[in-house]
Amino acid sequence: MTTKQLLEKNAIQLFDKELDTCDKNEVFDILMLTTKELMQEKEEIDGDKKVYYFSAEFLIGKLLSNNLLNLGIREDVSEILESLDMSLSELEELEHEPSLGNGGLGRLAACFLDSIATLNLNGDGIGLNYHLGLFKQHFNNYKQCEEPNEWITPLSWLTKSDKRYLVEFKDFYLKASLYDLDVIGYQTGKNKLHLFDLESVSEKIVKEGISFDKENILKNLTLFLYPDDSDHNGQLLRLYQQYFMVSCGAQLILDELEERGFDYKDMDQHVVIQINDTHPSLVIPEMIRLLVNKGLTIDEAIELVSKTCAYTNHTILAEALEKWNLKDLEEIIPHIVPIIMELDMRAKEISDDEKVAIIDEDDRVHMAHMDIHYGFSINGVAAIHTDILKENELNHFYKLYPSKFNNKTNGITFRRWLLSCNKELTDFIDSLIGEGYKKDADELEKLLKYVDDEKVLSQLIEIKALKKKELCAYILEHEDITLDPDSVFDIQIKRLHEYKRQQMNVLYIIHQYLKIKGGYIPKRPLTCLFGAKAAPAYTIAKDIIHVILLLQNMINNDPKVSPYLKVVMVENYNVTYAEKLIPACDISEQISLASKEASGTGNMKFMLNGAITLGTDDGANVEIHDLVGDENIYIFGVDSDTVIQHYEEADYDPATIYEEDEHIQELVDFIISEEMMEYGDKESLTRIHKELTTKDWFMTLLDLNDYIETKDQAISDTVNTKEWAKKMLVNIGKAGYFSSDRTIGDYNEDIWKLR
Ligand code: 26Q
Repeated sequence: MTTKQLLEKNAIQLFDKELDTCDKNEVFDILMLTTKELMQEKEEIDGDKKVYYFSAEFLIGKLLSNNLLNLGIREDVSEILESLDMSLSELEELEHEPSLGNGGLGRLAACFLDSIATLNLNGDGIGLNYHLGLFKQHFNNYKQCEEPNEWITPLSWLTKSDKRYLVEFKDFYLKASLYDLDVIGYQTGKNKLHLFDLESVSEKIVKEGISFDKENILKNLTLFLYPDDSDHNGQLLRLYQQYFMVSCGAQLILDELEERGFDYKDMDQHVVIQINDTHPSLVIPEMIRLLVNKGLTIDEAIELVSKTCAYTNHTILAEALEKWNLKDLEEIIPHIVPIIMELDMRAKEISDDEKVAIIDEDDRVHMAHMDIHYGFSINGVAAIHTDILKENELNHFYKLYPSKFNNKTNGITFRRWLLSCNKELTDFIDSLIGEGYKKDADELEKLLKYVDDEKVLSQLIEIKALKKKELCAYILEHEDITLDPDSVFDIQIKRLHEYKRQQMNVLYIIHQYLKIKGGYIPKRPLTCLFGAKAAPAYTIAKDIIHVILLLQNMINNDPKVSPYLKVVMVENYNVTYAEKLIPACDISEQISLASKEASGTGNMKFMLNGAITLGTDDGANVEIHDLVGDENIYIFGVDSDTVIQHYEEADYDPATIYEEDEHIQELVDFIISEEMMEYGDKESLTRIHKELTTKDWFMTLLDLNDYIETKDQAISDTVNTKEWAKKMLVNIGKAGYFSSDRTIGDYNEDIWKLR
């Protein structure tokens, strides 16, 4: 049957109507059903060895358009919809975005699933089916408020499986159910994302905002991703979640091994478990326990698991490296404790250095340490990040196990981050170099021969202008703010965190505002866009949002300033929003303190869509810089060695900079000025002012002048459109390295070795 016939059949089946008499909502339902049916027909990818990607987050985004693209029928469907006077993008608006992730780590997991399937590798995701996922963000009184995010609808992509798993806790068992989601590769077969759940969980226990009874595990277990862990019960809930996820995942793996006809003792030949950060690390002792229950000796089980598990580190921030109190583990999963103690004892035989202990002197269990001792691979996510792990953060481990350490620079799926979100640019690239780059991203380099072709360069600018106009329309509709599409679009979208330094961007905005107030007329107007959620208990991060929203209100309503400067923080930034923002960006803000951003992946998405990076030599920016050269990127700030040295010597003092640099003092003091206090919260503004002038842990003031100067330069360089377009072209042409197909190829080559 043709796509059209299938749609017509489903119109009758669902609504007993002809397709061309159906309204938008009906056509959406019909299209969802048709897509699901076509996905069901796709062959499951198999193979002798299978990777299981364990992750607390899978930030998959809306799936309709992507699934149509990967099935190879997106164009067909678009044409059929046009004949019905509808468009795919308006139907997409009806889809709810799954709320199963928070940031980079979760989005990476989603890109990886897409690439694993596209490379025809046998690999599934393992995670949890959070009913309310990450909170929905609202702004009220210039502050972030959190609300439950009810994303699961009867029409979602989840299929309930009939598999059930029993998970043992201290005083009770929980019976897990399983929801599966098909992951279609680009013109290939399919894998699965397995999301475990508990049927007794109830959204009804959520009271005002996102507060709920943290002790009612039967009702709250799979409600939220990263439930607030600022109190003890919140921490215990996270532990319940983690163990529930890994126990179900480990049982599923063993069931599949048996179904596939393999002996448990050969697990390492047929299974590889990739542990995405430390949230799933309990899979190590749990798998050992299950294997012992199957009749293996503890020695055999430990050896087998050590040959099966591989760990990816995504951060060097100490506070994110998880540690669990032994007492809490005993309280919740006492049957796992003897295994962890055994693993700790054996590790202490290998080294008595306290720095590599699994259980430390305070009886805290270091999850990353367990991963490194009992995994066969540990990787960082960008070259500089892996180097820092080896030389600094995990140096003691590196000395112990040098061959376990390896780098896998992150990547992004070009299906979503180019083909799907920027059709105009995709079509233009097709017309210049053909479609080979869609399967072999390195072919984008063929674009470089057009670097002096004025027609090509002006078409690039035209496409950018179009995407900016589209974004303006979207922002007008969703934020009720009118933007100037001819202004420079400067965008910072990422989790709100002090190390990412949204506060530095804020200080630039204040600098620009004060200049304009003082009579300066910029050569080009500037629009500063932000998107970010702050963890609900992260006070300073919320203060930074407060400052941005106050500036937005003040600047956009100032008739003298707003023709030259506008600020927008979009509400509830998510994957869908990113897909609108990224194609419209001129300047991509990647301004973390050098050494702190493990990789970043937004930087890659922006580059691929022809935005120019303004950033520090941090994370994957370093590799972008190497690829595009000094001419095609704006780098500023102190380097990672200097930063690390400052930390070692504890000699950074923001107060000196603040006192000695009048301009910096003026910018920082503006935060507590009368203008800001008029609508602002005094406590919040005073707190952030104090933080910047006395602590400034992420050295904002140290890099501020260089940032202002470099940003001014970047903005003024946009005036020369031809030279700017050259930079755009080089960035797009060099982006091939950041395809997640390359990353996954590398994981497979060095770690997974699936045949
Ligand atoms: C830890 C303890 C308690 C509660 C929460 C957490 C927690 C939650 C989420 C710790 C870390 C995360 C998320 C980390 C993350 O997203 N890291 C990003 O991973 C990307 C993919 O590798 C990198 O590109 C980013 O640089 C990195 O910040």
